[in-house]
Amino acid sequence: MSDGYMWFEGVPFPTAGFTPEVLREARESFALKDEDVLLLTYPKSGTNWLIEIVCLIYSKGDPKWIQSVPIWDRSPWVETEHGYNLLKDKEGPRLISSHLPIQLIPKSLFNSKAKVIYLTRNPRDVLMSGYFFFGASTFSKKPQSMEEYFGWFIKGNVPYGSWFDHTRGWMSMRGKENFLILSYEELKRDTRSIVEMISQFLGKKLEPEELNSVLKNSSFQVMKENNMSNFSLLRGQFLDEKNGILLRKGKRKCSDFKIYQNMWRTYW
Ligand code: PPS
Repeated sequence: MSDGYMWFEGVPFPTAGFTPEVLREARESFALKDEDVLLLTYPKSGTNWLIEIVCLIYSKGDPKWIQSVPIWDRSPWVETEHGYNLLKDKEGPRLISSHLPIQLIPKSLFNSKAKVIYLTRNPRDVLMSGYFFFGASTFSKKPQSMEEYFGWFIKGNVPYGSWFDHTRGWMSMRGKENFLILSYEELKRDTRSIVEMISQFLGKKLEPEELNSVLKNSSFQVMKENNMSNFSLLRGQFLDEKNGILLRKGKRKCSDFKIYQNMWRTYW
């Protein structure tokens, strides 16, 4: 269907990098191993921040890995053609990222002890972040206005479908031993404690100076400068040269809030 999305089982996906064949094979045949770690989010919820933190925990705060390998190769996306091909032949414990809703995730997850971190973010900031990001992309439907994007978002007519369904679906795993559910807001509010919680969950003990290095190298400012993590490598082909920015604000701007309030009034 060419309405700006590639549809798979009722869920809209970006038009570049995704195929029904890979999505089907990932769900039916991809084998998660007990030693894998799966990082799950709805788009624009702080996924790349979480990936950066986990990579730094694995390297004990040493930034060499995050400064030399693109973020999508360190923790590949199981649902993309590129990521799936990297992951399926990879030996040993793997870091795996995904935005998939629960009904499309590899079925093997439900019989494995792979550790899963689900990071949520409040829908207002997800909406705002998605409006600017997808509007500056070449692989997704472009909204003409915030009002229009808001209407799509409410209906789930945005990449990966409804925020509400995604969140409800994955929150049903709450309480499972191998699931850690976190929010972008708490990560932002008390980064140190949450990073400690993540490293404990992953069974990776950090010395105080290693923890300090994880915090420093995954901070907004340092990540914004890291070309392996800030999506600058995608500019030109997949993202607009000027406005295709992953690390836009990392917080709500007053002017964003006003746009949102006006839109809310217009819509209802
Ligand atoms: S994507 O494209 O769906 O994978 O985007 P995702 O990484 O999930 O989310 C992008 C938002 O995360 C913010 N971000 C950060 N916030 C705080 N600290 C760090 N280090 C960080 N890295 C990314 C990023 O700024 C996006 O939010 P907005 O509100 O657009 O700025």
